[in-house]
Amino acid sequence: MAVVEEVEWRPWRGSRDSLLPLLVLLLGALVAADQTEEYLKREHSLSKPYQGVGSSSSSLWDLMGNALVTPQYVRLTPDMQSKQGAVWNRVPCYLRDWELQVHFKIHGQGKKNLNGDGFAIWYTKDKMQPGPVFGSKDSFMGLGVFVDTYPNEEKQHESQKKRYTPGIQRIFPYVSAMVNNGSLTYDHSRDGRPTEIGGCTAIVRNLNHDTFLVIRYVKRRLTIMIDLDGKQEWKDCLDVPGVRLPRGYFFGTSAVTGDLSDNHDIISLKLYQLTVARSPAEEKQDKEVFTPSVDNLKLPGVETPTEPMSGFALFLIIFFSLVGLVFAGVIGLIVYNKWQERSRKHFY
Ligand SMILES: [Ca+2]
Repeated sequence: MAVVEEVEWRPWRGSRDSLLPLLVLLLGALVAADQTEEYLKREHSLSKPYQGVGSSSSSLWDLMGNALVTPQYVRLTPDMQSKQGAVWNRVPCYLRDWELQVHFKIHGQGKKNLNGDGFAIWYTKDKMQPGPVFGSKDSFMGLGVFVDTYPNEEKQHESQKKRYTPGIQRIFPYVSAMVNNGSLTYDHSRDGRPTEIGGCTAIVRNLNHDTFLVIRYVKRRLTIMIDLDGKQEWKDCLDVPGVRLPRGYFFGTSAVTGDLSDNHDIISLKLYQLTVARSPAEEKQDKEVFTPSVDNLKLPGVETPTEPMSGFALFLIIFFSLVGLVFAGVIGLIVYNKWQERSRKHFY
């Protein structure tokens, strides 16, 4: 039986385009070519009642570490020390343009700044590999979005009684993104500051209303928006053009606790295919890539190759080397003759 993808309009959009669903309904088929259509992709989505997740071999999602499933949520970590857990999609994603809506809840007993560490949302080449980056492997290939609830760097400065330069301090909890070609490591002690491509403050803990984060990837543009106020309105968090992510990577989410802890719960992950029209020029520019990168941002390991030496330069080098050799030979011969002459005189 053919499965027809269900078109599912989200109940709200950002404040800038809140009239969009209405317009689409009114204009129907006459909608301009640039209109973005959204389709929920069930094979990349995780929602209640999480049938078979973590138990059935036919499930599309795998659990890892301390993660567990209840009828209401997938708990990545409980509010206990030194736990880590993850849930990973088994199906690689080959979509070019997509949007991932993350419905989550972070809550725990810890008072302000006595909780940790947060969770990560992944679109990476490898899956199901535990490690130090919010419970997942470091030096990953792909995209990591971090909802970091503990300011490691700030606390370190506090304990060393150092002061921040004004304007640099980030207010936590903090959402940031990192694109990695496998050569970068996430600096946990600095909350990923050296490798972040953008971010924003996000007060996410112990809220009574639903909290959401959306990662949108359209025409190589990565945008992250958050809805944390319970007003059903997206707020901009990050917007980076020229982000090149290969297709065929896996979606996942992971969390970790250390000395401090929190419940990190995922209520749903909904992946929408976005249908976007591209002009022939855009099509040409938007070629398939096999290594993650960000335009105008140099990741170590992607050195621009040095220009091969031109034939003429090579000729000049050989020519002058030969001239030098001949010159040295002549000088040597003169010196030798002089020396022989002198030693002959010495004998007579
Ligand atoms: Ca941190």
